[in-house]
Amino acid sequence: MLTGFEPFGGETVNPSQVVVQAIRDMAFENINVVTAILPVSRFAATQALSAAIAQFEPAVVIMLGEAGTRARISPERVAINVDDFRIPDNGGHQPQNEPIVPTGPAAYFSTLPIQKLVADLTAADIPAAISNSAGTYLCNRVFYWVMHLIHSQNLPIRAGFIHLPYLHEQSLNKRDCPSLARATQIEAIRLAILACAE
Ligand code: PCA
Repeated sequence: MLTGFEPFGGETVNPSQVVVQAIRDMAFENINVVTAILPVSRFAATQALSAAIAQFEPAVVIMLGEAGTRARISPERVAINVDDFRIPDNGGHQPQNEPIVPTGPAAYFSTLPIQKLVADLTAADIPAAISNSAGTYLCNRVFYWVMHLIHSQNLPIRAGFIHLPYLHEQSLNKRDCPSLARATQIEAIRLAILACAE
């Protein structure tokens, strides 16, 4: 299962939505890919994810989101148990320093093969690097939420989060802002799916 987010923060596109929509229309051999686009809204996003996991019973969940400051495709290492939103989400929520799951542990590690993802992308000439913080906004929230769901219900699912840089079209009106081409981002996630299936 591959998920992305709708646009937020004044942007009209979200690279994760663009990539998910492109992957949705691709044929994979021996891999059944299902997709979902999540709202950038605190409770609606996690509700949509729980519903999609219950519906599709995926073996692997790869969540994608935009991280506008990144220059590289960034598999995240860890999700932390805190909502601390720098800007309000699209639903107007802006929690400060609140736990995502009050009874949950401080953090969960990704169970995707993040070193292999970086190696495979690098071998394909696509800039990639492990990130040690998914932030404290929606992306970290959905990442933590899914890892907690998997651990607390002992589900046979591997999951993790990959942050994507801006698309070129998003960086054109910003000064000295890194971005990656649409086709490069799509190819990166196609390779990530193949690596995870392996
Ligand atoms: N990026 C945000 C939330 C939605 C998205 O695409 C984040 O990094 O938290």
